[in-house]
Amino acid sequence: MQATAIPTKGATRFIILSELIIPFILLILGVLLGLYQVLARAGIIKSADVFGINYYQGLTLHGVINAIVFTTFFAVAFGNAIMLHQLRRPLKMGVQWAAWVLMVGGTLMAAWAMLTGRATVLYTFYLPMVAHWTFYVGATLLLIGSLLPYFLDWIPNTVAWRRENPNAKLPLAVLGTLVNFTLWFLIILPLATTVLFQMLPMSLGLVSEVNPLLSRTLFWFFGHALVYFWLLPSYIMLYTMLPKLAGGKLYSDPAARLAFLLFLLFSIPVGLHHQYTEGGLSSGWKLWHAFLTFMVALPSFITAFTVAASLEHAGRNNGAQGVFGWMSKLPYWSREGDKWLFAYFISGLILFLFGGITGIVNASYSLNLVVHNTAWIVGHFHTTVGGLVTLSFLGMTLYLVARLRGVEVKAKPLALAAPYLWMIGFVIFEIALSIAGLQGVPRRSNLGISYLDPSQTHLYRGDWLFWSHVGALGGVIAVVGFLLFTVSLLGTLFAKPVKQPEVDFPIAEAIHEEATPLVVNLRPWVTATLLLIAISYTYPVYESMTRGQITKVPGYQSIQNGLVPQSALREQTRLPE
Ligand code: HAS
Repeated sequence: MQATAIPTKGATRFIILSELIIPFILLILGVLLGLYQVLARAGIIKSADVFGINYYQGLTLHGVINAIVFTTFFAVAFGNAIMLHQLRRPLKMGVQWAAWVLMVGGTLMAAWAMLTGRATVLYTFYLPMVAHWTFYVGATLLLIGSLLPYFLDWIPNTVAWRRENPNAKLPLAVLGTLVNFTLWFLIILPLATTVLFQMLPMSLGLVSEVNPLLSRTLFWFFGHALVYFWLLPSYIMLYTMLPKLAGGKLYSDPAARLAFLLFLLFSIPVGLHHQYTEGGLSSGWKLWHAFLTFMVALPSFITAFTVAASLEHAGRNNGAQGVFGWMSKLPYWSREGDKWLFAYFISGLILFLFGGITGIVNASYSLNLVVHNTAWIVGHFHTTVGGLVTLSFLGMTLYLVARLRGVEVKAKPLALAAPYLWMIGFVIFEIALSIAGLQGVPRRSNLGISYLDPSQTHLYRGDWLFWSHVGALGGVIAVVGFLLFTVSLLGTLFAKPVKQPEVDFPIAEAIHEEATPLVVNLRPWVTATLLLIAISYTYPVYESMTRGQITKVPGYQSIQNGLVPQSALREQTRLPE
C-alpha cells in the first residue's frame, strides 16, 4: 500500500523542522572551520587561530558539529518523519518535547565548552586528554535525548501498528530506522561507561589516575558502529526513495532487509580495527575484529549491487539500450518535481565508492599499519560520512523543509549544482590526502605551522606541500558547493507558503517482494548480535582493564593551541614508581 502525504502542522511540524534547522545552522560553522583547517594545513593560512578559534578548538568543533550533532539531530528528525508517514500514527508529543529539550540543551552546553576553549579534545575525545565537565554532560544529554523517541514513541507505535496490521510486512523504512536506533542504544552503553566513570570524574577532579587503554577500547566499542548509525538513514533513502526518483523500482526488498539485519549483527564487534597499533591488546583478538570488519562490509556490497540493479531497471524504464546505456538514462540534472534529490544520492554514491575501497584497506590488519593516523584516514571519512551521508542528509533536509513549509525548493539550479561541486571537491580532496597519507603526512596536526616550513622542522618534505595544496583546492570547491546549497535552503525556509505543510516521501515499489522468514523474524538476529558482541569484547575489555597503564592525569586544564602544558605532560607520562 503506497502511503500518501500526512498533513503536518503545529508542534509536530515545529519539532521536525527545528531538528533539521538547528543542526544546519551549526553545520555552517562546522563546514567553514573545515575550510580553515584545509587552508591552515596547506600553510595558506599561517595564523595559529582564526577569529580567536585555535587549530585544535576548530578541529574539535568541526568534528563534533559535523559528525555528532548534525548526524544525531538529523537521524531523529528523519526517523520522526518516517514513522509519522509509514505508520500513519501521531507522534507522542510529550516524549518529543522531552527529547528536544535534552538534545538542544545538551548541544548548547557542549558548544559553550568548545567555543570558550574549554574542550579541545577532538570529536573522539578520548583520554588522557580532558575537557571541561560541561562538554561531557552536554554530550550525554544529547545522546540520551536522541534515544527517547525510539523507546517511548517509535517502538510503542510500531507495536500498535503491528496489532492493527497482523499480516502486513513492517515497512522497509521502519525496519531500517528501528535497526539503526537499536544499534545506537547498544553502542551508547560502552561510551556512557567511559564518560561517566572515567572522563567526567577526571574532569571534575574527583580522580587523578585513569586507564586510557580501557577508555579507548570502550570508545571504539562505540566508535565504529557510530559510522553505521550515520550510514543507515542514507541507506534507507537509497533503498526506499532513490529507485522511484530514478524512474524505476527497488530491485529486491528482501535484500534490503537482509542488509539492515547484517549491519545489526556485525557493526559493533569490530572496534579493535581502530586499535591495531595498540600495545596492550593481543593480536589474536585484533585479527578476529579484522575478520568481522570484512563481514560488516558485506551489507554495503549487497547495497551496492541492489542499488545498481535498481538504477539499471530505472534506466531501462527510461528507454536505455545496450549493456551500460542505463547509466546515461538517469535524471542527473532533472528539475522535474522532486527529481533534483537524485543528484544528492548519485553524488554521494560515487563518493562512497572511494570511501568503501579505502575502508577495506583500513580494515586490512597489515595495510592499516601504513595508513593509521595518516592523512589517508581523513580522505576515507570525507568520502563516507563527508560523502554519501552528508550529501543524502543535506538533500533530505532541503526536501523536508520544502514539504514542511508548504513551498517549492527555491534556487533549484543552485540546489542541483551543490552536490556535484561537493562531489568533485571531495574526490580531489580524497585523492590528495590518500597520496599524502601514503607519504606519511600525519592527521590531526596543523601541518602549515609545524611541518611545511623547512626552517621550522627537520620533518619537512617538499612533496607534502604539493598534495596539501591539491587537498586545499578540493576543500574550497566542496565549500563553494555547500554555500550554494545554503542559499537554496535558506531561500526555501523563508519563502511564502503556497500549499499545506505535509510529510510525504517518494516511496518506491519493489520488483522482488517475497518476505522470507530469514528477514522477517527479528528475535534470532538480536540474540546473535548480543552473543557476537559478548564473544568479541569480553576478553579485550578484560585485557584493557588488566594491562592498561594507570596514568596520572591532572584533570581538566584550560589549554591553548591544543597543546597540553609541559607540567601536565610530565604528569601524564610519568611511569608508576
Ligand atoms: Fe571507516 C576509520 C574501516 C565505512 C567513517 N571510518 C574511520 C573514521 C571514520 C570512518 C570517521 O578498518 C576515523 C575514525 C577516527 O577518527 O579515528 N570503514 C571501514 C570499513 C568500512 C567503513 C571496512 N567508515 C565507513 C563509513 C563511515 C566511516 C560508512 C562513515 C559514514 N574505517 C575503517 C577502519 C578505520 C576507519 C579500519 C580505522 C583506520 C585507522 O587506522 O584509524 C566499510 O563499511 C565500507 C564498506 C563499503 C563498501 C562500498 C560499497 C559501495 C557503495 C556505492 C555503490 C555505487 C553505486 C553508484 C551503486 C564496500 C554502496 C554507481 C554509479 C553510477 C553513476 C551508476
